[in-house]
Amino acid sequence: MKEKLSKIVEEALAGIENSEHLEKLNEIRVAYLGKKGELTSVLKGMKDVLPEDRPKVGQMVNDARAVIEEKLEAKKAAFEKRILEEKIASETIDVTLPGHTPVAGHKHPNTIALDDVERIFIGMGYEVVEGPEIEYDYYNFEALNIPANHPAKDEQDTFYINSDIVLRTQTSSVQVHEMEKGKLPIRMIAPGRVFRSDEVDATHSPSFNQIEGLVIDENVTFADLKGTLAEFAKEMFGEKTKVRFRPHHFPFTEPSAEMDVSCFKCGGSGCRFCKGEGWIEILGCGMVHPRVLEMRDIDAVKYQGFAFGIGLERIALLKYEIDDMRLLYENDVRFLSQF
Ligand code: 2NM
Repeated sequence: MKEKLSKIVEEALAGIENSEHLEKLNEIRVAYLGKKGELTSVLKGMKDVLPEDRPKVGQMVNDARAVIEEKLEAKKAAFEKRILEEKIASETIDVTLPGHTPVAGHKHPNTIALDDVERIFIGMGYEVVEGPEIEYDYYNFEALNIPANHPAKDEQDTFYINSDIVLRTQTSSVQVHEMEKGKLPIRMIAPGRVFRSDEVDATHSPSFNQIEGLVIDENVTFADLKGTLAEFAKEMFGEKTKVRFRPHHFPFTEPSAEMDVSCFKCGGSGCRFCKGEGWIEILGCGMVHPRVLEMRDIDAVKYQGFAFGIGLERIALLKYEIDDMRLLYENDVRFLSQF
């Protein structure tokens, strides 16, 4: 019996020693110590042992079990230690490695120009107001004194959703909504997307951005318009910038004008940039037509207004010396990251 037990212990210890992973240890535990294991079967054979020898044999089996268990635990601890060490080694972070520089986003030239325009007008006390891109024909045309037979209303120029709804062709519609609220005075700019049925080329796009301004108050004159826009030009294009106004026509303003700025490349002497003119056209403007005010129940004797419209892309193209508007819509990062 004693020899049989020694042999079992010897085999078990050798098996434990030679096992290579935790699963194998478990198999050995079951094979020797489990319900149907080798040691258990020795205990089951006790009935064949003389009664006086039973305590001794029992003690021997227990000792054998203790030896095997101790070896199993020691081997298990060694495996766990190795697993932990491997895990630590594989998860080591080398803090001296150079980091990955994240690719930072970049403001679009339109956005840079718009931020400039908004900053300047907010500084003069204007509010920035937005409105819908899909608009009633009434707010886009009629309320701005653009008659039904006006060429701008032609389907060739305007995107119609149906007979009374259009994609706005100008952001003045936002100003009509503002006048409708009945709160005066008004000092606002309305930046946003507008839509015209144009073919794409270097200077045209069916969707571009406008910034329209409106001031309505008592005692507002054309001098206020000139002073405001001259100040805007200086802040936008440089302190030395001069302005000039040329008579023009818009249905919603009377009188109307276009404003040029002295060429910020040559200072006005004439260069390729200003095509030898010395001046660059920048915006349209005028005194709000009394009919536009009266349609909104604003007393056109007590109140006057001036308004202006600036093409955002035009400003961005000039300011950053970009010669093709299409570059602004392609969103090529190599192009955008230059500004
Ligand atoms: C321009 C030129 C001149 C303009 C007029 C109005 C409104 F709503 F007050 F009548 N908003 N914007 C205006 C005036 C726009 O764009 C070239």
